[in-house]
Amino acid sequence: MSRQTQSTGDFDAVVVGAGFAGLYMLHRLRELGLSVRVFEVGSGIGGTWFWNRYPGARCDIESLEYSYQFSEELQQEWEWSERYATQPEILRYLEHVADRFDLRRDIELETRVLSAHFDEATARWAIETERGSVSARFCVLATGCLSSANMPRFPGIERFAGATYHTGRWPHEGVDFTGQRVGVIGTGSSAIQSIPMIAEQAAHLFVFQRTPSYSIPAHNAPLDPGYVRQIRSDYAGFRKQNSQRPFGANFPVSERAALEVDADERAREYEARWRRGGLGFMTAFNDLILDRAANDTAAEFVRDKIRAIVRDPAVAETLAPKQVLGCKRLCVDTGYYATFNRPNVTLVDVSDAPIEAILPGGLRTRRAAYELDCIVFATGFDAMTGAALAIDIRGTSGQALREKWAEGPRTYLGLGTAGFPNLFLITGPGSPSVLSNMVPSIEQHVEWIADCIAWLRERGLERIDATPAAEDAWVVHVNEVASLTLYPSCNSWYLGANVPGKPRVFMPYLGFPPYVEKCNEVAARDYEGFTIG
Ligand code: N01
Repeated sequence: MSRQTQSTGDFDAVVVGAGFAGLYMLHRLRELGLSVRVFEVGSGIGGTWFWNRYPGARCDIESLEYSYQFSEELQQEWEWSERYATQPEILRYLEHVADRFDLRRDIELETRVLSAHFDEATARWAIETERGSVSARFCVLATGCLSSANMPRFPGIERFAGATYHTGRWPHEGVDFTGQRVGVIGTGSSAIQSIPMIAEQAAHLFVFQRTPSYSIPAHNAPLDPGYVRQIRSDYAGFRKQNSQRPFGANFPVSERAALEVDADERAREYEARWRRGGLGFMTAFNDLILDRAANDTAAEFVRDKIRAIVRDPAVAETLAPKQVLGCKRLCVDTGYYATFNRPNVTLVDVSDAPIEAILPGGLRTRRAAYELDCIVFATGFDAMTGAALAIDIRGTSGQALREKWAEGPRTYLGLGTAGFPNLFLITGPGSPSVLSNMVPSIEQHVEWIADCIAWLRERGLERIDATPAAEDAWVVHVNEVASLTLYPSCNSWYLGANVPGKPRVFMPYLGFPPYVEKCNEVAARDYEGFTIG
């Protein structure tokens, strides 16, 4: 659909965002016979995979799992080239999906949704975009968990003479760092993937690290055709098995607790997981995120690996994280720690000497000044709530979602929020989302929402809203589950701790299988916990 289009019309549903979630939501709702319009800010589809084009960007969930399963033909046909797909390959896949299911004709690109207001008289949403106004019975936020870029407000940034980049808003034409003095701020997943690549080009790379991350080697490689054939021979079985695992991904969880076995056995298990590579390291034992002493054994194993890889002991110690392993999201890398052995890479610890100002020719920390030609902000996202709250959303009695969530997001099942009828969130706060394999989580939400809308339409019903009581109980439950784990023990974006002033609330729900069971139960009981009219 061309960018000149004016947004007009009355639709059964409006979907905000054309990433994995928005594309599949459109497909399902159209299958139900609904009129649907998708609005997308980007000049192309793909969401996360449209924006995050930084060097080295790839998914750290394996390709055979980080893909749709709703179409057996699609999953049989599509050829992934590597164990972990690159950003361009994932974007190509989504482009293929959009074409294969003829989705583009209902997607309006380069169109930001500014507001969505619920009209009680008609039980419809009035939606204002940059290109006009539409109305819809249902409004679905497919806005993504990690899409609203977090840019720290360093004084002086407007006077910086060189170029600045955010990993989540990378220029489409790419960036040539040859001969440049580059500063990377941040050491989360995006930084850990891009730093080894930038270091190969830059004259000198300064990495400004506030908190070190634990990273496990990816051991990425071309996919073995025999393995692909084996998965494809029973793709549904593979998906089903993964859906029964805690993260909804193929990370086999050990039946043993870490301290149940002796130190040699623990070391053998960690070594095996390190050699296999990837996020499955976290499930080497079944209590790593539950018991601090157990977690210490895994953390120390990784710290020892860092000490073995990084030649300068002082640099190795600065790179060695002290927090609970997995408390901030575990990273997966290709050559990250070894990059600090390069003569053109300097690690700058800003944990006790923060960045104070950006200067015209570089930046200054409390301890020293650094001359830089360009700065890469690998500073993450206003996670889970940022993109939804960027829209002025108002529910019954004109209540603003921003006000309702001022002390932290409140949802029922991460799917709806009381007082905002006919508004659905895909992988919203209070759902497993970022603590699960996102694509199956998205599919589960899309299917639940589509089934719910079909159920309402079959009965001639026009309105569904979570009850405050069901929502309160769910918020308490999400917090109770989190409090049984070590997740709340460190500053992470799961808690909103990376954005100054954001309320400190643990947002994702831990446990994909029980969550799916709960959603199914709610639906089977005629949408228990929702008011329907
Ligand atoms: O962002 P992050 P990300 N001064 O928030 C630092 C997914 N993802 O884009 O930890 C100095 O993790 C901040 O420091 P600290 C994945 O879920 C997946 O890397 O707050 N530093 C941190 O080091 C991931 O978790 C993939 O102390 C500042 C960094 O910036 C999520 O996206 C790839 C600062 C931000 O790290 C986000 O990852 C990429 C300041 N003022 C991303 N402000 C894969 O699938 C922030 N920082 C592989």
